[in-house]
Amino acid sequence: MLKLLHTADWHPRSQGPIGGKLSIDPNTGMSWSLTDFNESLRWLASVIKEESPDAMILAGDVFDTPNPTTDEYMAVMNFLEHIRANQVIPIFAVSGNHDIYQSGTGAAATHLTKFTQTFCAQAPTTLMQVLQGHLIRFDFLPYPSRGRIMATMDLKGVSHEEVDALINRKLSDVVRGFTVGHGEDEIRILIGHGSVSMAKVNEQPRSLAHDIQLPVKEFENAYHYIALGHIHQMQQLTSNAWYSGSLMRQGFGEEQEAKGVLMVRVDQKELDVKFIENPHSRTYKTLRLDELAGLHGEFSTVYRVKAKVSAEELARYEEDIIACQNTLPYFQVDVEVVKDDRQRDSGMTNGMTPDQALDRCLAREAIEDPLLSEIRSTHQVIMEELR
Ligand SMILES: [Mn+2]
Repeated sequence: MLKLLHTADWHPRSQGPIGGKLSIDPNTGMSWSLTDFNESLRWLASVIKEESPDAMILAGDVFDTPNPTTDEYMAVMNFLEHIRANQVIPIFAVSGNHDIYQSGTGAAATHLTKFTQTFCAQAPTTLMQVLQGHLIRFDFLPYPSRGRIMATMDLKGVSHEEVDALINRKLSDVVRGFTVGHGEDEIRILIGHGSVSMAKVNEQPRSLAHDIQLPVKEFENAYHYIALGHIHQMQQLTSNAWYSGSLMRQGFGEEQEAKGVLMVRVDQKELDVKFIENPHSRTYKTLRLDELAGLHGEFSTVYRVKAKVSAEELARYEEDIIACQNTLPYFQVDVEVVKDDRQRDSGMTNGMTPDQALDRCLAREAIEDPLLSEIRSTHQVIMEELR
């Protein structure tokens, strides 16, 4: 069996705030998020030492930007140097949406390729390798940037929906192009960065909304393992397609998610995937207002209080909020104050028909024509549709 370590979405953010503020580690003088990243990479090196995988797959977003800070760049380069100096394993990477410039050139992730036996694909491509006596085919599918794909197409007079269909077809064609060359006696691995329509996401970032969808179901039988990056929640998608998830929690949206890497054993007949949890992924915790009183928070946990309340109710918790702000190193207040300006109409009951309820409401608000007729006719249309 071939043994592969699958990781993705490292996203080092040496200047990124945690819980809304930049916090400096007094021991290192660096930001906590950079400390977390360095510790996570040290942990990853120890996993490689213990598990001795035959190769490492890095499925995109090694960096958070195409031009990372020197600290972020050095953290990754030091890790690679350490791997080179100790147990040399090949590393196969693709660029993610955070790694690339729209122009497609010059991003820091391309520097990975400078290390021996390390390859980072910037465009769809294939590598054949012999590992442990097995012939392995790696097909690489970097993040399909909508802009870069559209630049290669003639889109005059083409509707938005048609553009989407064309782009998705183009992506399927790329993968079908890979499969044309597939041989019988290979172990076939697809490494991709992008969205898959069936994936679970806890707090959907806006950036995912316009993604092109990778056709993993369509090519399930063409591969022995499909290693994906982009969605930060570790998950299995088909019999053989997995997101490893991000190496660390990137915010409150990932609070409930376990973070780490996948250890994949694969040959032509079997696939076994095991999750190994990263103990250096910082803990995030969202609290309700009524959980703040007397809270003895963990120093290393990032807290937030999230609520939607009236100003009067918020005032009752003001002391608790101030106490948390003064005692916890990371405490974010995410409270939306709602104005309670709806007057309760006690004459409105569950026994009323929709028509009666509407009449009562229109009379109370003193709505007049032409708005009155417009509301009534819209109401009729809706009631027809509901019937
Ligand atoms: Mn991504």
